Amino acid sequence: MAVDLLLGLQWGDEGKGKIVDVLTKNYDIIARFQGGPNAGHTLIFDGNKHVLHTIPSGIFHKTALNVVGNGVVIDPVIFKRELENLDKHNIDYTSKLLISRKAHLILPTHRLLDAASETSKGKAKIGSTLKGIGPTYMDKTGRNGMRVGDLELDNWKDKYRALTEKHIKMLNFFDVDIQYDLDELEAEFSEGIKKLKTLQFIDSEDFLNKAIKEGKSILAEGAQGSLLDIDFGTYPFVTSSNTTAAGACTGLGVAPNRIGEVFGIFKAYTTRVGSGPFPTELFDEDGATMAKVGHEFGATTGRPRRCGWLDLVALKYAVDVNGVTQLMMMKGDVLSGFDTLKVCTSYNYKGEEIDHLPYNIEPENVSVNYTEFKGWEDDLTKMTSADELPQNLLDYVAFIEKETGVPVKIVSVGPDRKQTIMR
Ligand code: 2SA
Ligand code: MG
Repeated sequence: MAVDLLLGLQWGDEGKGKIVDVLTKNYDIIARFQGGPNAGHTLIFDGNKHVLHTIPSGIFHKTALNVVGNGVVIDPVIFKRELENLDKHNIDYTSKLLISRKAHLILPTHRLLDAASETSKGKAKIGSTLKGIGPTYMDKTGRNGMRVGDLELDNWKDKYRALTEKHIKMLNFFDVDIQYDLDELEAEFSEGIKKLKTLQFIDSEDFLNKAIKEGKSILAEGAQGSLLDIDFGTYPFVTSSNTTAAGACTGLGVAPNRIGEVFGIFKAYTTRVGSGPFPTELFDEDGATMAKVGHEFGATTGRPRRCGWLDLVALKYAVDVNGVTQLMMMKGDVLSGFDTLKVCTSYNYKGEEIDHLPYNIEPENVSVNYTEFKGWEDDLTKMTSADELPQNLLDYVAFIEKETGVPVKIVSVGPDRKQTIMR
């Protein structure tokens, strides 16, 4: 049995949470492999909206097991809040949520370091979610981090203390004023740890490989998007993990030859939250319409998302880097009512027209060329089958399929679980 992957192909917020939730019925195990509470995965069903940050999006189903893999970074404080939200909805997670011992912990001082780093950069800031993601992965690769498995050791508090003291010294190096009350932060951290310790800690790579051998089906759930990948994204305006397909192998301990389908999710247009280049960004009414109709606000920070046309140059790049086998197009419903739709099909770069993503896509280096499409008036949100979809939308989809060489298997026509058309 293979591990299927579900990944975002743009700058995050493509709708991964919704699709994982839709697909969970086909899988025994849902596993998160990177990122942490910087993610905001929104699920809507039965009239309720749920936002998950660290917990896999399969948690609302009765039988699926949900694994937080070794590649994830966990903030016990935010994790506790997520669990309490599940408690409110009477979701029993105790037997279906398993945490890798090798996942790293976000300490309160990691969050402070994130804030200090961002403040010290001024205008050049990354626009991070301020959740401590960068500093935690830095401690991981710097071989200083604390892992979930450490909490099972008698002396974990010594380790915590030593790392926190080091962080306080590092904070003093930044020439910025970050206000904090460490006692207060540590009190909530300690409550978070208590709650975390009520869950099952596992050797997740062993667990998952045994599951594969037993014929169980696994869906790996990506967070953020391919253009935020630490290696292949728009560096330095990226997150600190590998968000692309390879990250699922290292973030779960499953080998490349165990990977089956790679589901690539993209919005029918493009959004980005945080700083960094965005070649098809719109500063006009069209962009404002996308933001308004698409409710484009960060699910974690509430920040407004920047909006623009679909960028096929970037999409094809993401399809290649991930080895996408099936595409899923989200939020086509948001484009209803536009007379003309534009899709970026090439860049002008150093006096040349190119159709690949170059080293640098800062606005001073890149301008875009568009192909235009006729829009559609129809409200898609009530549609339930592929033959109801307007011809102009089908032409738009056919063009994307031709350019990427990958079939579009799902067209999502609204945020609800039910508003999902399979092709
Ligand atoms: P970080 O916090 O170090 O990972 O930030 C680095 C960059 O990565 C971007 N990033 C995201 N982009 C889109 N969606 C994300 N999740 C939340 C959401 C974001 C929110 O679902 O809306 O609520 O603001 C996410 N997480 C990280 C981030 O904006 C930086 O550009
Ligand atoms: Mg999101």
